[in-house]
Amino acid sequence: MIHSRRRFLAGGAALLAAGYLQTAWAKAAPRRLPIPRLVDGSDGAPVDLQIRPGHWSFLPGVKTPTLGFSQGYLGPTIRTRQNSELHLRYHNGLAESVAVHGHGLHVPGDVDGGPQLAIAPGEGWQPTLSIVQPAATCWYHSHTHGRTGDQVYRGLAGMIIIDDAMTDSLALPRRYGVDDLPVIIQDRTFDAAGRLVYSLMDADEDGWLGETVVINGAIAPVATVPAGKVRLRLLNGANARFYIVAFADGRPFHKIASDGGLLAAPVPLTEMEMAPGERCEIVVDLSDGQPAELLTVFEDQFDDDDEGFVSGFRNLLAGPVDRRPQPALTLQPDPGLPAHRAPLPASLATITRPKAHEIARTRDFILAMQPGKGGHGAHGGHAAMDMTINGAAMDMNVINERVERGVWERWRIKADQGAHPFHVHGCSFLIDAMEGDVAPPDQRGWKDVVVLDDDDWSEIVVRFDHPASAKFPYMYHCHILEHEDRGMMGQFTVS
Ligand SMILES: [Cu+2]
Repeated sequence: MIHSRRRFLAGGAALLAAGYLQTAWAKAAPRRLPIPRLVDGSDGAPVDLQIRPGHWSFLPGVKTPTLGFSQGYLGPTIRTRQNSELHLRYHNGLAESVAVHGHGLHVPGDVDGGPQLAIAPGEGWQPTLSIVQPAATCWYHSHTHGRTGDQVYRGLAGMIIIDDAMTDSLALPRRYGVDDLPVIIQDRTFDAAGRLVYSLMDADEDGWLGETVVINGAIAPVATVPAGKVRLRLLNGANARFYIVAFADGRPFHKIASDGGLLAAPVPLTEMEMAPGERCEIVVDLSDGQPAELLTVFEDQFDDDDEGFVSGFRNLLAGPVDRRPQPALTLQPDPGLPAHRAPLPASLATITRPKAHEIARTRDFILAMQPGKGGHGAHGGHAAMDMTINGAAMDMNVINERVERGVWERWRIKADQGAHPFHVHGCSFLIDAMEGDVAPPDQRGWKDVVVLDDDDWSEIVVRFDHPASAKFPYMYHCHILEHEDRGMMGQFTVS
């Protein structure tokens, strides 16, 4: 059972009241789902990524100042392949430093893009990444010290798709932008002039929750798709929001992959939770020709009960029309398009878990939020909070853990309050326990984000196969970006 996301401390700063704008925008003509340009770097050709300020029309006619990688908002989808080299060429055209992390990539610390690798204004960074891991949906995003939340919110994120020969051999939809769609889920708050509203200092204990869901930077877009099986590469790219993802008509879908690649077998679901930083690949069948409305519901939009979120969520869908959530994305099937109709493979990947005797040691991590000692007085936001892991806030000059390369470890993680998505760089791991329970089938594949709370330990087994030096260490951190920026992060070496 997945527990609902209990809120943190009561109260907190209220968001600006821009709801009227959101309502007006929702009534505008539906917009096509933007599909980020696909840049194939699998042949080793360099991929240029210009980090730059720009504008983006979240709604036609309103130009919102944003940041992007070689485009107004977000960045191109980068395609690469197992056993190839990926050459990235970043140039920072901003007036502030930017570090860019390859989230989910199994690469050494010196090309991982942690905060130690910040690119100064006007400078470049050209990492060469040896892609050795299996097929997966990963992403790249700002990881700048103390500035990650702000820079991601304004647009510094994009998707990475890794292919491999085994996945190519499976009968799965794979036509990018046709029946294999990138779906980057975020939420944003706009002021009356259409500008993005963000303040780390004013964020409350939950992190910065935007009011309006945007998919690939569009509000409630429509995607025309074939009337067959469609694969969605869902990425929760929100700063802080946990979503319940489902279809408005309750239609089942199959989850085929988690953060680190394919599951052992497709898992049938009708709803699932996605925490910040997580990726889920799902396949939904549209051969009935009916439009499918994807919902990305905020957990505070409905009341859960003792059974967890599922029954509360189903009550919401069955409840009064005016309380039902609006679709975040509508899939509109076109029977004239060639469709993928093959049955899903019965099995997908072989996932081998380490045996108990192979696990060499255990480490414990406790994420904590305490009222600050910093003298911010009655301020209710993050400015008054100390955010730590094992009692220490992130310090660029401190290595918190030293890990031996190629050795399995058990990491146990919990919090002093609330639910947090814990992310580890440079690896994929396997979840043994999630908030005290055995991980459900759709959480038993390769992961790099695990949700934990304050009741029970979440436990992962993890092994690092690449080096990370004290100069360019890996990070572990909460993926609520306002928690990360306030210090809920640590550094570790692998040698
Ligand atoms: Cu957190």
